[in-house]
Amino acid sequence: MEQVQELALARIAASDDLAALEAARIDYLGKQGSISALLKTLGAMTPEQRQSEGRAIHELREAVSAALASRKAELENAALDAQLAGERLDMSLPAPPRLEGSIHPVSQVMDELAEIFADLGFAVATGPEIEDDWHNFTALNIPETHPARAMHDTFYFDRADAGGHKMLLRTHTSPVQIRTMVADGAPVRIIAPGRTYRSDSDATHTPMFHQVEGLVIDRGIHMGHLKWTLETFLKAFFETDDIHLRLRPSYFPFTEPSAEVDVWYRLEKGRRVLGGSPDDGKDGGWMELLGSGMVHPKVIAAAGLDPQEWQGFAFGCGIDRLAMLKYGIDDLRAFFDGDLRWLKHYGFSALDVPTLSGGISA
Ligand code: 2NL
Repeated sequence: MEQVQELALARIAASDDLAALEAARIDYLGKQGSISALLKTLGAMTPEQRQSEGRAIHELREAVSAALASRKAELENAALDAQLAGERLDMSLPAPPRLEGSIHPVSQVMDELAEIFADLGFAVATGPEIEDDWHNFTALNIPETHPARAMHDTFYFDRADAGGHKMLLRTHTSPVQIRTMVADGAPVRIIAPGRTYRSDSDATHTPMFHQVEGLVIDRGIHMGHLKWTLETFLKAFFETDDIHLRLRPSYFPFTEPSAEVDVWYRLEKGRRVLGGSPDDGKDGGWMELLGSGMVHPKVIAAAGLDPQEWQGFAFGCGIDRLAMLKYGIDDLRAFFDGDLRWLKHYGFSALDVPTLSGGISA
């Protein structure tokens, strides 16, 4: 029995995994196990034999059971240690590289515009970039023969739509506002920012550019509402009250009367900076910033509204130009080159969300 115990303890100690240990347990203590077989001999023993041999058999079983249990605990601990070592996170490793990518200045300015005008009660409207000539021209009081059609340097498609309308890339975002009036009726308070297209390309013009237009339609709207809205917008956008505007009579087919809006700039180290006024005696000048006017009654009628009941004002302005002025960017064409160094320099963090409470340009 001493020999059986010695062999059993050696085998248990040599079991390297739980499967080998279980096999050993079955060989000794299983139904057909050798120690189980010894236990079965107890029944045939005399009381004296049971006193001596029986005790020895029980002690053998206890010793083997205890050895199995302690080896099992050892192997389980080792397995847990190995698993934990594999799952270890090395907090001293260097951080992964910062996320690449930034918000383009045009996107940032669009977000700023949406925020400023939302505070004034305007919704943001969008519409298709591929338009028909009715929404882009005719409804805006620019008939087929009107010289303004030629002036717009339009990209036309070579096919008309099902209704016989010429298809084109919108030359301004005005068709979005026509669609909004037709679909929703009056009153209207919207801005329409987005991509626009004209066949024009030089240092200050790209064939695709961004425009924002604004439209208010209600009863009793007049030029005073227009002037206050533009002044309030520009002060919020450029984050200064030091803004002087001049409304200069102009002409657009879709507004009557029409006014171009100039803003005073001063010269600082040869650079144009918004602010100051014509009578502060310092170097400066007027810069044209927006086009605007009272919506032409024919445009209101074309959109299905009664011009006797509804009036409104509208304005339009280049977003790319606004971004250049505000963020001191002097080359328009670099906006659309996709140069990563430029984007890294002029781009914004995705976390710099413009808010009126937190600051429009963070
Ligand atoms: C400019 C001039 C302007 C409008 C856009 C407009 C839209 C509707 C009706 C009437 Cl639906 N007007 N938009 C009005 C005046 C000027 O833009 O120089 N844009 C860059």
